[in-house]
Amino acid sequence: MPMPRRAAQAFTAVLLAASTVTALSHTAAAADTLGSAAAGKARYFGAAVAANHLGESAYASTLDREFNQVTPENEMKWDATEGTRNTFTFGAADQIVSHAQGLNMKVRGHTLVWHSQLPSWVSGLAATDLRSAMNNHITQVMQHYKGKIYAWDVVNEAYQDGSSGALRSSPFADKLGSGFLEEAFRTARGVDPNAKLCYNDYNTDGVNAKSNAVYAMVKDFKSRGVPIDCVGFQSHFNSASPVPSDYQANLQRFADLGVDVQITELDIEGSGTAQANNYSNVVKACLAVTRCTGLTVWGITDKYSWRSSGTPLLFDSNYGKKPAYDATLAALGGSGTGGGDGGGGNPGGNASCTVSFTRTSDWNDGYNGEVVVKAGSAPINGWTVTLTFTPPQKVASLWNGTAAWDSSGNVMTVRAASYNGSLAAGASTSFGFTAVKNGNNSTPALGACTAS
Ligand code: G2I
Repeated sequence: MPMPRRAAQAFTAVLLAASTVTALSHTAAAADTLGSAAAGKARYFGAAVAANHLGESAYASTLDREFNQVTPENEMKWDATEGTRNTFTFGAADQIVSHAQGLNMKVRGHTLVWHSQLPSWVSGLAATDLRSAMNNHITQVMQHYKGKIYAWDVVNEAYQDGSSGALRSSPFADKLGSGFLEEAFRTARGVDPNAKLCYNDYNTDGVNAKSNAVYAMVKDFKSRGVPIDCVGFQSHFNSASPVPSDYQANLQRFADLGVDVQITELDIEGSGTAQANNYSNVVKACLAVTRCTGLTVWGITDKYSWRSSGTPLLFDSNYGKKPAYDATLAALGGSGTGGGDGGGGNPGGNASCTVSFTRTSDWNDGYNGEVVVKAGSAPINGWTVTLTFTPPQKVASLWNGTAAWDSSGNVMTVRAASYNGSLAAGASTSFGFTAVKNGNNSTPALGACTAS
């Protein structure tokens, strides 16, 4: 029986409303990665990257999909770039920089003057020679990357832990005195005036003696016109060193000195909800401080973390999104399409799913269909199923999934809703729809299930 005119008009209205919803959810889907969500808040979201993992496809694809800033984890350090005096090697760091540039990611230069990963020839120099070696190192490395680096960690970890507020012992402090800090920043400004120049440290995340010492240095630099643009807060957290309650206040007091602040090496040991909440709080603190311009996690996957056994990152060893990922994305104002997998996902590996279709009820000119989606032998983070209808059948409504239509209007691609994309190995979910027969009683053809 043909549809009466009024019913047909009402049905058209339903279809229009459905396509409007599709368009809206498409807009929201733009912020379904860490980088895009952060960009929506005028921030970047980055990761420390190791050149020797770039050839691993799941590593590179996770990096490319989620992040819009990178920090070379070791490749720009003194031992990597000038292991022998005045012989510079940039191969591994260049690999990271060109990868990042190809994808329009910002690069943080890490790091020019640091007591660690310092070749022994540097520690052996007497003061005058050390000063010229330091300035030459800054000059050569910054020159090589001139125009390609948004910010440099000019000096890293110069202050002692504990209550002294003093500089730590290092060849630089011991032989050149506290003036090496100022000299390093002045030299750096002369080489690449467009790069932001930062001081970077750990255990400075809350208000304490060490962060007070850094604060005093920044204040002094600002008052005397010594060039400094930013302060990096590494933010390596675990139970012995938790996220401080005055984290945001500490970021804010530095910002109030007239520098940008960044979270530069974020990782938080733990798992599940506790870890997720900590990540969420860190992101919210940064967003609450106008001059907090971005966050970088210290690695992509727990597999390669410097604290691997503490599983401190957002992706598990199989590149599955952890609850910490979901919490971070949510705190950035983004919306996941698949959601986290509780830590056991395996989208880069053998993620798979199967589907089955049941026509659950029929009436004169319509029927309801139900599709059960079942994860294979590995957990999944998302799924996609295609159904092809015979015209003039139309779908009037859909639940527990998100639909997109091809240009013919007959092929419906359904993705998981925000809440039913994550399935444990072997677990099932379902979505359903109401179809209007419009005189054709056939059952839609069910395509294969694709898992992510
Ligand atoms: O220690 C965590 C970070 C603290 N702030 C400064 C960062 O630069 C530092 O990064 C870590 C890297 O994540 C590690 O990957 O710095 C370590 C060295 O201080 C890095 O570890 C070194 C190992 O000690 C070496 O044995 C190894 O050859 O990584 C090297 C390259 O894999």
